[in-house]
Amino acid sequence: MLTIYSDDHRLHHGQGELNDGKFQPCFEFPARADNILAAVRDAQLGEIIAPDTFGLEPIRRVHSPQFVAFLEEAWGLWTAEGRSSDALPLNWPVRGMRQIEPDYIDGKLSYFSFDAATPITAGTWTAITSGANVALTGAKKLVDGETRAFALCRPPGHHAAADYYGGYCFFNNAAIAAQYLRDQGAKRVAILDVDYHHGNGTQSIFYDRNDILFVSIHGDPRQEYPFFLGHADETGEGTGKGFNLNLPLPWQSSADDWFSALDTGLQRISDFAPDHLVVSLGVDTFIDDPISQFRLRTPDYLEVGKRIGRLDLPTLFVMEGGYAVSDIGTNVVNVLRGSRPPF
Ligand code: SP5
Ligand code: ZN
Repeated sequence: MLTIYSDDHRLHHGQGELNDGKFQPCFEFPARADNILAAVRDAQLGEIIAPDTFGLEPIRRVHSPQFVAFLEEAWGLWTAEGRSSDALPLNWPVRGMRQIEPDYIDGKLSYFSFDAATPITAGTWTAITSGANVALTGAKKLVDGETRAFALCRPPGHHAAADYYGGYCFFNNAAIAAQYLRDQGAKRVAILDVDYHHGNGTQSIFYDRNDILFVSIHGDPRQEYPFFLGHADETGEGTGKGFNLNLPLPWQSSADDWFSALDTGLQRISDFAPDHLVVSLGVDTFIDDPISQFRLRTPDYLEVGKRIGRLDLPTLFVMEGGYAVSDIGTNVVNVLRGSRPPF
């Protein structure tokens, strides 16, 4: 299987995030991708290539121009105020407040974000544009006839919506890839999100559409971040009604329960008969993940790959979460290996 990777991800390295009431080192940091790359090499999974450059147009097919412009200018505006630490928001517009983009950078950070765990740093813009190129290159390889590709994106993307960032995510790499596949002629694209957290950004981007099916297995939003999207009764709206499938599971769900949900999701995808499948691949479902509450073990990830592979669809895996850094490489490679025939 082909892997697409760029060292540019290292340019995004936040100093910290709020967790458990303390300012702690970021869970989402460069060694994650470095370890995945090392595991891909060790497993001799296949060729590792650098991304092509696609410019901002395919990104703007998914994200608003205001949002893209904000991300490009944010670090400059922040440092112009004399700051040298990471740029982080401090408050958000909630019920009854106005949604008007402020002029001042601190207000812009609040307007375009939804959490305090997603720092913008000096290299964030370069890293996220490169990450989008990694996903787009993977999508292009599918268009060119590859049956499996792995976009080793970092930072992740699935919490980012058309005009907000958060959850360690800025550009929604999987959504950008799925939209690109549509723009290149695919009639239907399915996105399967197996990250532990609900892919609120991806859901929101495609919620009113019937050409891109979104299926997500995740921690129940009654208990788990991002809390405010991901319930089972969110099934899509307008022409998108019936094309969003959420499969929330409680904390400490067994691997058996998780695989049952996977089979439900795979059946829906199979019925949809898409031209391509994009997998938002998070391995924070791992039993030893430091911020998550599911119970998958390393060998289970081979089975995850096998079941996805049996759909027999051209498939782009896009890297999302997973914070058990010493196991992340093996867990990811197991999914990728499992997804190749023979199953
Ligand atoms: C892409 C992705 O996986 N983003 C996840 C973002 C989650 N951020 C909030 C995590 C809060 C975890 N708190 C856990 C407390 C354990 N003591
Ligand atoms: Zn996650």
